[in-house]
Amino acid sequence: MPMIPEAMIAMLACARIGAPHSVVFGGFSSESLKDRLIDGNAKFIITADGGFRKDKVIELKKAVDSAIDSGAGDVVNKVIVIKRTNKEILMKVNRDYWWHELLENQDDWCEPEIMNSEDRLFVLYTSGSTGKPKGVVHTIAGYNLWTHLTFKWIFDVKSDDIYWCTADVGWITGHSYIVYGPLSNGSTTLMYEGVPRPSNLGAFWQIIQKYKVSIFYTAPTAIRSFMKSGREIPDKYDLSSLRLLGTVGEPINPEAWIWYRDVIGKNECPIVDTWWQTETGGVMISPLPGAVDTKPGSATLPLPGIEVEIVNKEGERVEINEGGYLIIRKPWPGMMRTIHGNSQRFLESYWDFIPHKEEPFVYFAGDGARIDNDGYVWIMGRVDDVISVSGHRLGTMEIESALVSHESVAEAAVVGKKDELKGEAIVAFVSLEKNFKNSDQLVDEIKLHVVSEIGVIAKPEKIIITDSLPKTRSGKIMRRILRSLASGEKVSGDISTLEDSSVLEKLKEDS
Ligand code: 7RM
Repeated sequence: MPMIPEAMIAMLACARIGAPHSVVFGGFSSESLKDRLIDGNAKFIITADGGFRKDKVIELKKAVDSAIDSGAGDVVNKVIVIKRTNKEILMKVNRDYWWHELLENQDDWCEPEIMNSEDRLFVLYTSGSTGKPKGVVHTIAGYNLWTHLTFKWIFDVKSDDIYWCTADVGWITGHSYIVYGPLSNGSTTLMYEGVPRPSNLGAFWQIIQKYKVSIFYTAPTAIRSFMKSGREIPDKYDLSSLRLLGTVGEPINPEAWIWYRDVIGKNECPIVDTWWQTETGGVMISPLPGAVDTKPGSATLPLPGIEVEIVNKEGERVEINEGGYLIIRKPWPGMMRTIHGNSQRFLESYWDFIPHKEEPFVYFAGDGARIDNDGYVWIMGRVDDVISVSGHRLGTMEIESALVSHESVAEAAVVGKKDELKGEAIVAFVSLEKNFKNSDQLVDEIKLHVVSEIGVIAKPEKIIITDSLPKTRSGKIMRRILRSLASGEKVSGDISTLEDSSVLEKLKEDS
């Protein structure tokens, strides 16, 4: 589905009749769609004739057709199609139906199905470390309670707020904080089909000005790209309606945090850096605006009821400021209930991974973090993103943050490469700000900058300058790919979530 109101309407319609939904992001290939349809045993598909993305038409119905033809036809019976682009598409008799035609004969009222609290609300697929996506199962009562409460606490909504989350409904952030959290609070939630693109770099600021958005929730990757294109663009718009800013999806480097606060928030809006996952359903660690002092780059404190601890492999609590595994000691309402069709994998990858002295099971989030003197949590990235150089643990994020704080660096991704002496050596992929040119001298200067920011142990052995980094459609850098490139190995495994596959070819040339 494109980012149109019908996407949200379709989700809520499923919820109303008690049919679990599984939203598949419109940018996925038909191959990925097929896998999800089959794994989820989907009976119906709701799609559109197409959608718009960056001045291009995405042929959604075509992807659905080929998913069905290549195997999903064994499970799927019916397809409902929304008219969006008006492009000609194939409609198969007795299988495909137009949404607007079906609506003509419907009552205005649909009796809601009474559900049990632990019944399924939805399954959402997310990538794990193995490459085979996991169907994360969320339930009616717990998920709704958690998204309702966290939305209320974190965004401190008032009845006249206009709230905008820029995520796609196809991701958990869209589920929890475009649809369920805001709507269960009776809030006004803004949904936007477009994205900033070369033909309209100010698209977001235009929307904020036009609709007087008061709460804006976006991702660090977006903020860094706004930074890259310069403050002249947002400066042209009236952003005075804003009163609260949020970020989610990856660690935010202090430089981007400060830019967000100064340039977008005019130093008047609190920033909520919200840490959570598809698996947690809703936010787990975040400041409450006005109540918790913030520190640029920290998601601050766990929310009420959430017990966070940083431990080592043996499940022992580490020292203050020492990096370790982020675990959650007690269950919470919004937690995922299982992996669809694989409860064993659910147990093993989340609850049976790290032992604990006082709890029978603790939830392991897959992230590394440290807790400082004030009890503030600093997310260091996925644990597979932690590099060990001569026995020193370094978050790739820590190094990336140092890199992007150099004036020439727009974006950076750091991976570890096997090293005989040090265990691992640091390789950094870097894209430059538009006024800088690649040279040996600049590379040396950037290396020294990292040394002065963190220390000599963090000095990248190699810096590869490249135009763009390989990202998933939700903006996460695919380090697995960079790791293979850095160590001169063949890139293998699932690359279906890569936003732009041509990036891979360019990177191979650069590295
Ligand atoms: C909401 C979402 C989850 C992973 C998680 C982290 C990273 C998310 C933050 C963050 C640092 C944050 N769900 N992550 N939020 N890291 N600070 N505020 O993104 O399932 O798609 O990803 O994202 O590594 O494990 S997700």
